[in-house]
Amino acid sequence: MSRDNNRIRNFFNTTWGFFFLVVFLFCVKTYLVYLTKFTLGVKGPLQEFILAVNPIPAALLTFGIALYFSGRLRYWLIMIIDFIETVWIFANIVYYREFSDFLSLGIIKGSGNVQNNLGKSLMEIIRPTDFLVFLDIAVLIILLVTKVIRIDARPFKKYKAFIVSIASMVLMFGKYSLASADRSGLLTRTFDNNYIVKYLGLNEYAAFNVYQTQKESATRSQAKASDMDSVLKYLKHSRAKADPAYFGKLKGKNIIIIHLESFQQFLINYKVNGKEVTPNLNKFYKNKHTLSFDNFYHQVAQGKTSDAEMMLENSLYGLPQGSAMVTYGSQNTYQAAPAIFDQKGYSTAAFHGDVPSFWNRDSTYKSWGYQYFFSSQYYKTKPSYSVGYGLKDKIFFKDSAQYLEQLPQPFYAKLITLTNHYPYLIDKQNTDFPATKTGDKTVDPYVQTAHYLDQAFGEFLSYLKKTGLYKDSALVLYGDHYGISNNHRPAIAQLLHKKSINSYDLAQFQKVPFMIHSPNLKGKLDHSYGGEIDVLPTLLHLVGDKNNNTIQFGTDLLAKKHDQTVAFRDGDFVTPKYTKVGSTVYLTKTGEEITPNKQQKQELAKLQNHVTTELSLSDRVIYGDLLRFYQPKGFDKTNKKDFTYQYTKSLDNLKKAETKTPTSIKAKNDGKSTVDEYKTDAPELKDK
Ligand code: GP9
Ligand code: MN
Repeated sequence: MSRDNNRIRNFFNTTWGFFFLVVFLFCVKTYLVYLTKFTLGVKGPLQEFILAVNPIPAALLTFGIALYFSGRLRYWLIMIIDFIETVWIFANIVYYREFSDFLSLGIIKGSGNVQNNLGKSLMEIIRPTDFLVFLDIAVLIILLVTKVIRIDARPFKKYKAFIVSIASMVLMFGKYSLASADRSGLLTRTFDNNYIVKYLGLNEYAAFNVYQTQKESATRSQAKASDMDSVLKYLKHSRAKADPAYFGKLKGKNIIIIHLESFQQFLINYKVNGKEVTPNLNKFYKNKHTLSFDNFYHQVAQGKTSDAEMMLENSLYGLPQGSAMVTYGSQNTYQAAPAIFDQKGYSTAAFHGDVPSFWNRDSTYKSWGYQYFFSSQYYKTKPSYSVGYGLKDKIFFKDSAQYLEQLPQPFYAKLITLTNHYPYLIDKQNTDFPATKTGDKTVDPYVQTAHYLDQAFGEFLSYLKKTGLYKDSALVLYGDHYGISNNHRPAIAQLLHKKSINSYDLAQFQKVPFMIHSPNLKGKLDHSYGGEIDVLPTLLHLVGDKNNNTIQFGTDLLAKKHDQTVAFRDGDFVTPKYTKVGSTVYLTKTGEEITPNKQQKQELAKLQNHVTTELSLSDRVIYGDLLRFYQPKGFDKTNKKDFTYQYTKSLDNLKKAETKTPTSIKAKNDGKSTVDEYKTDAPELKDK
């Protein structure tokens, strides 16, 4: 027994032994921090496994640097690296507690988010247990100083250090492959910092963040104020004047934006076994007070929801790669819808049942000027309340009422739904709607979650009507992007009752609903061609804003001069006449493929030039952060430090705002909550 003990001690008295002990302790502590200090949303055994092993490669790589040095220095370097790494963990624990996100170079450099009043509140956030991350270091130092562990000062062969470095990189690559298999597009689409930490680790996150920040600041520093000239010149010719018949028709109304997740236009009036998938939305679509559009397309790329949000609230295109909200959301200057409405005296709030860090919303929304962001932290949760990314729509809408009723009116509120999201999971108790029978497992439940979303919307609408919010509001509904991707051609053909489908059908399949509804609005079914980029200019005219000065690439869908060329992010386009996909051109009306004649060729070249110019100018605005050089008349620059989404502070701000301007629906109800008026049949909330 004592021989064994001796052998172990002897091992720890060697460089190898000490190195592995430090790495082991560091990995275990990192893993414990993952489990106890962060909410990484680990699901399933593969993700559990990845999380457990994820600190190892980077620990070997960084601690391994010390192995190249000689004697005692080697030991102290190991300890210094351990200390630096641990400070990084500690800082993230503290930052995460406040912001549910990880530190980034931008914050550390102090250029952007630091104005989150971080310094002031730091002492309030730190908890004594946070310091436990330094425990292993303290113990190791004591063991070294008391010579319980002896320093092995013998030379350590460089090739051994080299083997450690190589092995760590091989492991890192293996881990990355495993992670990519589970979550494709992890680094290209850049969803959420939580994902990068979950799959790759805190060190890899740091490295990736440095890379991203450098890339971002490089494009920013290359840009000059004069780059705005070409943008302004372009916009001068493309602005469309409002139609007086609609200008100002929604003035003073609350604007309630409902983001219909993955919702495609084909679902409108679609039936399965003779049953309407979305009876409430269908009714709404036909209502005489709804402006409905049936040639409205999503224009997103990899950034999916975030691209839709960028277009909707800024009239700027998403980027060809990744998500603009993630890469350029924190530092860039924006002239976004929430800020514009705020300056008109509206309260502004976003509601979403997912974690705040997804798509970097927590930071981007401040750049856009949202006063409030009610994310998953603001909603009561139980395992049964959530599916997929977060809260089930019925519960989400219902529990949003408690905040909506407190917003001083008029307000601009955006509610982002979630349940109708790939892979369209819905539990039995929540659906009796028949799935389609294409045989494609991904596609078939889509109508069931869409049906659930429709019911949730119906319940929300009833609440608005009951409380009187309805008559003072305008509802703006849109589908953010496709739900069924182009990889499901045979199933799409069946859904559309066609033998087969071609690129033309797929292009038309990208239509999503867009509706604007208000009790006194004169509705119509509008066949104009347009897309997400056009929403903000349309909305601003409706609320009575001439909108002559802001930088927006879309045009008012209701305007006579509205530009009906719908640009897709890959440079393809649809116009009332042509649908161009790659090098193939179809007539939009009939779907007939054409070989363009000379005149058509000229026309198409002009359209292509227009689309390419518009996309690249929009990209230049984002890459170069050009809006920092341009101050539109009547618009004040958005200041991120004016906003906090920290739970208690934010609710406190809401209270203060309500007292100062007692126009909320709750204030008007003599301070009595209207939440009881909300009726839902959500089975999870029964017997409450
Ligand atoms: C997540 C949700 C989904 O918060 O918005 O984003 P998506 O995957 O649709 O881009
Ligand atoms: Mn989406």
